Amino acid sequence: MQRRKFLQLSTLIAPLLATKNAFSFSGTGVTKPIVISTWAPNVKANAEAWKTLSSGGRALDAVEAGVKIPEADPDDTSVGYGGLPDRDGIVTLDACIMDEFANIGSVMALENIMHPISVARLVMEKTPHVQLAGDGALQFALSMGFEKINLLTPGSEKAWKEWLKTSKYDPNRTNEEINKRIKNDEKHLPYPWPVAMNHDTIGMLAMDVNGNLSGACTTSGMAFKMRGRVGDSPIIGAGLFVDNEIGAATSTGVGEEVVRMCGSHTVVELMRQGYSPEIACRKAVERIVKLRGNKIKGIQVGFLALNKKGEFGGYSLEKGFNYAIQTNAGSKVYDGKYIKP
Ligand code: SD4
Repeated sequence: MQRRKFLQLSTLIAPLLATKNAFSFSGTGVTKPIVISTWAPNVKANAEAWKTLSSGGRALDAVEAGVKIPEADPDDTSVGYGGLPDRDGIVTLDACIMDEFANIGSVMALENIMHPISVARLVMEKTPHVQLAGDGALQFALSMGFEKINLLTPGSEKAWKEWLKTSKYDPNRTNEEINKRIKNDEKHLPYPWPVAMNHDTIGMLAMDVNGNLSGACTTSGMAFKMRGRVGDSPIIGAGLFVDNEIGAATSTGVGEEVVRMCGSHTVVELMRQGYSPEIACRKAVERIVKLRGNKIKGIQVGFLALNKKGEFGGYSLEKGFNYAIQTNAGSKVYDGKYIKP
């Protein structure tokens, strides 16, 4: 995000952070409608989703409309247009959507389309399948009337060219090499991920006035990833999961760590066991730590969850994760709790 834009946004967000007690729940015991998104800048996405929710619209329509805001924002380098490209300089997008009936749709490694979330929704509604990838996803999008555009903005191209100077990312590192590094006590070295990890993938969860849940997740994935790499974000159960009886969850951060433990599904199942959204997210993060130990040094993963009562919570591995909420009581940004100091 450009510095000036970030500063403008900080001015917008600062009062929200400061008024901790100003955000209260309704007296019914259930807060609805409600929309919640990963990362503070997505207050803007929530505001768009709120237009649908506050007028009695469906959560599914709200989340689609909401996440289209960062998808179209050239200054958001983690999502849609302006997203940072793969190591070959090509922007490839991942997105998925899930509604209250467990209808699902997703696109993976989609190129040249501004709104992958809308293509994912059409995969859900107009095809007998649930996932389309690569050129097939593009052809489907074009057949549905989407316009082909160049997603690489001058800013993202510049960042990619800058990154090329060092290409600090070793996608060829294998598990064997990671284990060797740990054995040699080279834990201070970063795990083999791009140094410039972009952090603003949007996972959005909403409950409408009828108490129905839906979610959407959309991203350009890890910056400077290997060509063809797909993360957690378009994978139902990993980057997003909705169970209309229980709640919904989404994730952000290094997708590889989320995929291996079916992150969002895990969070929802923990809520089914009776845990609050925050504790469910914490337990999912703890599971990653247990599974991966010091292989995840320096890695960020954050989970966000919403239950049927309209309670919400988030938790991450590292400091720095935050999320944005909107209800009838207003808009607010929360700093997520985290495991590591
Ligand atoms: C991915 N989870 O592709 C995404 C990246 C992300 O904020 O969340 N960035 O692995």
